[in-house]
Formats: sequence, structure tokens, C-alpha cells
Amino acid sequence: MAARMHLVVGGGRSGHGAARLLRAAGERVRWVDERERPDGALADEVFVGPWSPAWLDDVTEVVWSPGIPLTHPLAEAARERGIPVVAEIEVAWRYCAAPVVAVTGSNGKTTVTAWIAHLMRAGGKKAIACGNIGLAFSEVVADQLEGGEGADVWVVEVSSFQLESIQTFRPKVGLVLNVTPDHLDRYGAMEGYAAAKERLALCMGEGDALILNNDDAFCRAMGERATCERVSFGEGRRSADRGAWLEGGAMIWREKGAGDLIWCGQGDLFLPGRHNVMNGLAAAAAATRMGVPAEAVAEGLRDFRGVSHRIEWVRSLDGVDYYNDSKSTNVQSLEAALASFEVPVVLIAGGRDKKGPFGDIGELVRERVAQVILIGEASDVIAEAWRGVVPVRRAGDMGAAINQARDLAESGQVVLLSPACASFDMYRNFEERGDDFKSRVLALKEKNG
Ligand code: UMA
Ligand code: ADP
Repeated sequence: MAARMHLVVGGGRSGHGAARLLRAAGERVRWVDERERPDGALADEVFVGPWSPAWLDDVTEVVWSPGIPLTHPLAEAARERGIPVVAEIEVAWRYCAAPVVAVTGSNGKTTVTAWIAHLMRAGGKKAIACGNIGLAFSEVVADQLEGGEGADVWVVEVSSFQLESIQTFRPKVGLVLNVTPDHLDRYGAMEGYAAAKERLALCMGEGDALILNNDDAFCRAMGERATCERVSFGEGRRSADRGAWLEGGAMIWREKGAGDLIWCGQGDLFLPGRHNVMNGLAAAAAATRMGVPAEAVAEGLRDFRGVSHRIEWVRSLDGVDYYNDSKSTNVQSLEAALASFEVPVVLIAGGRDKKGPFGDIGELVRERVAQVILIGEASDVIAEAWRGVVPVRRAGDMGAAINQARDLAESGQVVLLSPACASFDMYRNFEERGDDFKSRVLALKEKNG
């Protein structure tokens, strides 16, 4: 039988992984991108430029990159012709030979994905963290198909964009960490965004476990609709059968009919903030469900060092601590960062607005922030939302913002970059933004030096 022709749309990381994987599996690939020419060595045909209906000729399946909205006319044309449009993670799932733990949520995905992989390794398993974290799932599955070592478990970070077009993707353990406003520039309203997140449970069934945040209204509602086993985590313990809870400062696992098992105290974690206690509980619940013994979970909870660009300590200078939280791209991640500090914060925020409700955290800003320095396109929107709440200044770029922050911050205070916005107005991505902040901060000289 002749190999089927797949149209891989998008020449970025997802497209690269999907094209490589499909070719390794013996399928035919037409790889297209509207801006940059994809690598011809990985495809039978490549096209670049404005999309054309001819791209769909002889195609049996379209493999879609998550950053391109499904309202794109090419996706609509495919649907009109009855050609399935599937996510890149869907293709990876077909070929992966080990169980999948999938992590979604508005905030904490990368931290929890990396943390679960860390806990699995502490338990002696070969775990690979991949997906939205930056390494396409299909890329690592292609490695395996081409003779690489593969994994005992794939820990896959999945975004709402990826979940929009899954069909059979079925994690053994799925986590929804929280659902709060994000990507509303793409979804318009919370309903569409939340519905995309809920698709995680689409194919989960008997033998699978859905780990849900008991303190999040959306997650609780999702739990009521789900058909597979549910495991809760959070602060307010209920009479749940199974769950990971914070109680009296202890991080606890509770099994139905068994006594409580204490992993560690919240103060034993290296990572700061209550949100990271919740992230740790979620990760520990997943690892436990995947068979990692309690002692290994406890050890891996304590010694996990986190991921850079998430409330990352950069240096101390003239009594001021500088933190890089460039991955804070929405209002809730800024809220989590501010709640993690007990001392006054000089905050650098702003970037490309994702229509976040900045006014919602006005009280916390008033309480914790001494000064705000705004950068980027969202400056007017944020200044308006926090008018009368906190003194606000503006800076033309990161260098100017850091200089102002340095002049304003007093000994004992914190300078925090936590933008609550996307980076694309000034940088290629959040990593570039965080690296720029870090290198400029590290270059500062002591005042009396
Ligand atoms: N393109 C078009 N037409 C368009 C738009 C884009 O042809 O209308 C092309 C671009 O020219 C480009 C390609 O599509 O060549 C980019 O595709 P993409 O945006 O899907 O990016 P990838 O490189 O494939 O990266 C994606 C995820 N990006 C997004 O979802 C925006 C990466 O998550 C992920 O790490 C990677 O797949 C591997 O799984 C990044 C992200 O920002 C980190 N994710 C969002 C987030 O975390 O908030 C969801
Ligand atoms: P994601 O992959 O979902 O973007 P990250 O782990 O990369 O999550 O963290 C993104 C931002 O959200 C960082 O600023 C981080 O400090 C913050 N954050 C992490 N976990 C949580 C959480 N559970 N609730 C709120 N904010 C969080």
C-alpha cells in the first residue's frame, strides 16, 4: 500500500518533530510554512508562502502546529474537504511506546512537568520531559523510532492550543493544575479556553487517573464530569478517596482506607511560594500514581531546584535581591510571584498585552509593591488598571527599567521582573527577555564598589 501523504503545517519545532517522525515511520510528508522555508531534507515536498488550496491535494491528514489558530482558512478548507486536522502531539502519541503523563493548566505546567520527570528519575525510571516545555513530543518519539533509547515514561507538557486538535491522545495520568484567564487574545472568552483544557480527559478512561486542583472551581467541575479515576490535590482537604494535601504545613498523601503518609514539610522545599507547594503536591501525586515509592518522592520534592526564568534568584547587590520571573506572562503568575515575597517589591512589568485582568490583583499590588516600572506595549493598559494603587513609572527598554529599579530599590527590598505579559513586542521569546534581564543585572556594579 502506498504511504499516505501528510500535510505538516508550520515550520517550527512542532512541524520539525512531526515531519521527522512521520518520515521515520515511512509516511510521506508535505511540509509547509507561510513565512520560512522548512528543511527539505525532512520532507518529500516543501512549500513556503501564502497558503494555497493545492496544498491539500492528495493529503489524507493535516498535522497542525499549535501556534497557528484553527480558524486559519487552510484548516477550514481541510475540514470542508473532510480531511482530518490533528495536533502534532496526536501524531507523537500514535508512535510512542511508553506511558504518558500529561500536564496542563494556566500556570505551573513547565515547573510540574520538570518536577514529575525529576521524581520519576528519583524512583529509578527513565523519564523524558517534552512537549510545550520546548522539546516537541514528536521529536523525542522520532529519536526513539530511529533507534534512540526512548523512555519508561514520557512527561508531556500540553497547552490548550495542542489539546484543541487531539483525537486519541490518552495519558495514563493527566494533570490540570489550574484554569485562570490566559490566551484570551486567541479565545476571546474563558469558555473556549476552559473547553480546550478539558479535552485532556477526552480519551482518558478506566485505569487512567486525572489529577485535579481541588481549590480551583473549574478543576472541580471537570472532576464531576470526568469518567476516569480522579485524584485531588490542594489545601482544603475533603473526604476524597485519594489525594495530596497541604495540612498543618505538611505535604501529605492520603489513600482510601489507609493512614496519612507525610512526604515532607512545605518548608523543606527549595522553591519559594505557596504556588510551588501546590505544584509539588500535584507532581508528587502523579509520581505516586506512576509507582514511585514514597521515600523517593520525598527526596525528589526536597531537592528539586526549579526551572530558570521562574522566580529565579539572580544576585544580591547593595542589599537588594534581584529575581527573574520572565516566564510570568499572565496576571495569576504575577500574583503568585508577589505572594511569594514578604518584603517590598520594585516590580518591572509589561510587554504584549494578553488582555489579562490587571485590576483583579490591585489589592495585592498595593500591599506588596513599592514601585512599578512599566515596559512595552501594555504600559498604558497596566498604568490605567493600577492608577491610584501604586506609584507607576515607565521605561523605554529593559536597560532603562533596571537602572530606574536600581535607583529606587532600598536595601532589604526585592527587584522583580514579572511581566504578566507576553514578550513578543520586544523579544523573540521569554527566554531572551529573561536572559537580557539577567545579563544586565549581573553587569551592575556595587554603588560603593
Ligand atoms: N506560521 C504560519 N502561519 C501562521 C502562523 C505561524 O505558517 O499563521 C508558522 C511560523 O512561520 C512558524 C511556525 O508556524 O514557522 C510556528 O509554529 P508554532 O507557533 O506552533 O511554534 P512551534 O515552534 O511549533 O512551537 C510550538 C509551541 N508554540 C506555541 O504554541 C505558540 C511551543 O510552545 C512548544 O514548545 C513547541 O511547539 C513544541 O511542542 C511555546 C509557547 O509559547 C513555548 N507555548 C504557549 C505557552 O506556553 O503559553 C502555548
Ligand atoms: P507554564 O508552563 O504553565 O507557563 P511555568 O512553570 O513555566 O508554567 O511558570 C510560569 C509562571 O507561572 C512563572 O512566573 C511561575 O512563577 C508561575 N507559576 C508557577 N506555578 C504556578 C501556579 N501553580 N500558580 C500560579 N502561578 C504559577
